Amino acid sequence: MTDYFKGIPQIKYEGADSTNEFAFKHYNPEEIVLGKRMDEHLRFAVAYWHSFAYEGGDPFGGRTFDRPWFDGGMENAKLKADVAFEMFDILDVPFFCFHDLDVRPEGATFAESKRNLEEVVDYFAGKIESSKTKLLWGTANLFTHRRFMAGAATNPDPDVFAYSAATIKSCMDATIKLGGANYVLWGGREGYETLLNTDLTREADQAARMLEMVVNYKHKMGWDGQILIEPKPQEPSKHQYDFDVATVYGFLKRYGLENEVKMNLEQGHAILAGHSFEHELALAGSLGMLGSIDMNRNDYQSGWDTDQFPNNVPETALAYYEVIKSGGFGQGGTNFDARIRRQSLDPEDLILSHVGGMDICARGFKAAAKMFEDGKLEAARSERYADWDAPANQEMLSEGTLEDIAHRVETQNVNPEPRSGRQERLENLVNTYV
Ligand code: XUL
Ligand code: CO
Repeated sequence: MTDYFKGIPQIKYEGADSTNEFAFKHYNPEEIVLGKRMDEHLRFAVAYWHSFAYEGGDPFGGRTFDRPWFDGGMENAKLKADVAFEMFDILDVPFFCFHDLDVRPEGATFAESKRNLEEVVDYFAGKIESSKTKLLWGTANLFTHRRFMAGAATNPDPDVFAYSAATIKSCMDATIKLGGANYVLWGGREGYETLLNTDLTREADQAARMLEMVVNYKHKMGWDGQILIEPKPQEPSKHQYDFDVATVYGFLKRYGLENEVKMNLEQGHAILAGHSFEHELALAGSLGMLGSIDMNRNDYQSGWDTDQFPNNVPETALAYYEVIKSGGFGQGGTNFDARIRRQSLDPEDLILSHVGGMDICARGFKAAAKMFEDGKLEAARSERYADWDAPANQEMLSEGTLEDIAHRVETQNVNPEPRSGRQERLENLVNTYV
């Protein structure tokens, strides 16, 4: 037991009237919503990188946080793990997520980095055994070290491709060993800074080859985890290949991998791509590609990927509505890919940011569940398309030809009468739930 969170109590559900800062007001893990416990619906996860590895830096200044596990070797990696699992316990959070670099010291060689990872993974395995917190997903950091500056799988240097493949294998091994439910690939620098030095055809083929090997390895290991791609349009690259859901789906179809891979969608990435989060979720749902979410929000003024904790119930409600509509998370979950601000120095800030985020998500989720149960929104949507049920209209979608349709339009004097889209009425309806 460390003393890092000394004096901070276990967070319990106390209800909406509670004035206790260290309590959930809306997230009651045991509450049954849509026939299932809230914790099983939401499947919250803490992101190791933001909570335990982020030092508080920004482009204009370095470290602001003073964590006792910074700067150091294996001993500090284990101290960090001790503190992390203490935080998971305080929050009673069912999952966590990590990159290799978040959890282990970087070695001088690949072999040393791998040994370090294995040692930490063994340490995690012991903790997971006696903890309620499991691994939602693991991933490889293929973007921080300078060797990855021109990409990992899409790098012009085949040695970087090889190094990346070896790193991914070690991270998949770690994820499998820890019983992870998913493995995520976020293409941090899989993109370009300038087209002037970039061969788009080669880079797409390389990315697909890497993904194909990942899928093959999963099957070879008999692992039933889900492989997820996380789209993002830019940052750190000027242009990233996994731009958004539509682009990733096109890539997967192009290389025949659409049945092997789903997506991990992040609120802030959707906004950077010029979409709403619910757009990305709805499209992934419609394509059968929705795997998991990274919950956060960006600062709407700065236009950067600021990875803040969610703080907007109507937004989370619309997001969870799409998750519910597409059948829920399955083996995915809600990962807080969110970090406290660089002035939020205290251990309490780490805890309370998550408490607030979990409560916001719970409120959004409950509103979404009511909206779904009531069915009014879906009824209005169905009604808008109801005329398609008529046999003559169904025919247009199956065997009809342009000539048949043209003949019917002329002879039956088909003359469309525009109808209201009722947008404001639907917005009013949604507002009755949030
Ligand atoms: C970066 C981002 C990553 C991925 C995992 O914007 O979202 O943290 O979630 O590599
Ligand atoms: Co993310």
